[in-house]
Amino acid sequence: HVTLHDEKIKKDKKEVPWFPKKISELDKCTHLMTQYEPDLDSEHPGFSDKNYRERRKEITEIAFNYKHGQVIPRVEYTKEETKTWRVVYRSLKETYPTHACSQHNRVFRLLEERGLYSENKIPQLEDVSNFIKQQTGFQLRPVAGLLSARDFLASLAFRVFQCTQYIRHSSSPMHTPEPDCCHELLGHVPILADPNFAQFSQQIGLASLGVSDDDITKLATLYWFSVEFGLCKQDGEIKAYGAGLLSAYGELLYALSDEPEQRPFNPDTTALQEYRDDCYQPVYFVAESFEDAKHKLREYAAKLDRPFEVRYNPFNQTIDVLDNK
Ligand code: NLE
Ligand code: FE2
Repeated sequence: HVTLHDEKIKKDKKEVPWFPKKISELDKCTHLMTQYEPDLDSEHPGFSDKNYRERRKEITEIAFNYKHGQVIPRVEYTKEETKTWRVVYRSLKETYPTHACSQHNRVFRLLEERGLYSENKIPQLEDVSNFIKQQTGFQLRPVAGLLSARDFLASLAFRVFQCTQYIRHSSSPMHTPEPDCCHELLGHVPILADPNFAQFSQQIGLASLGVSDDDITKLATLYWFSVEFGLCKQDGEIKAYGAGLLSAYGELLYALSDEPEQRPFNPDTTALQEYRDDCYQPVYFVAESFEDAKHKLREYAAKLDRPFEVRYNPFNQTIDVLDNK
């Protein structure tokens, strides 16, 4: 027999948006946002560069054809693309020792020692994916551009990070509004190899499965002000751990200067902050530590309205849905 309570769960469940339950279902989490495509956005530095747009199409084909479990095809980058990488790499590398958090610096050094990173060659996603898999179990999959927040966050629940493979336009090496391989490789990858941070990222992902559009917006905002633009305290100083900062020379200097406002990272308030994705952030949020941010995020996630709980099963890479609320 069905109690009223059960009926309520049944009804609530019907309204739960679809989410992937096994890692191979990430093949369905590929919905793109189009606001920054060079074909559509006249402000994009590549808008009037036909060659650049052609090249982007060539590279994003890889992502469109990709299926979970495949080896990520290699891209043979051109001289010009490698030159852009070199410009970005050199300026950032010089800034990391003073501006990046210790976790980022540790792994960045390791990547150079292993011969995976250098200013002369754009690293291949497949090689880098194998590297972080050994460290934290995170892996990369190629993506064609900016994903919908729901799809992007869902992949984090499986410790999968969706990565673009094309590079920014050579005319704007220091800042781009959209993700590109400089952003992924220099901003995200090193810190995904840190165990605490990897867990923090997966937690946001797990919290996002099946929640309302409203809560997705809040989680995407939290993601934005932590994983993308987060600052953290370290030995009495403030350092950057957000990938959007660690891949953009100008904003990295700006975020740690006296100019912008800095506030403590607190999910209840941070989740409501409006954000810009077309220019520098007006405010940055400072975490006490990754441990502390993780703890606060866990408390926040527990308050989200979901008629079930989820748990990740790392043995078969599936999501267990538990009905015990
Ligand atoms: N503004 C960043 C950069 O120039 O690398 C990219 C941010 C992507 C969310
Ligand atoms: Fe990013």
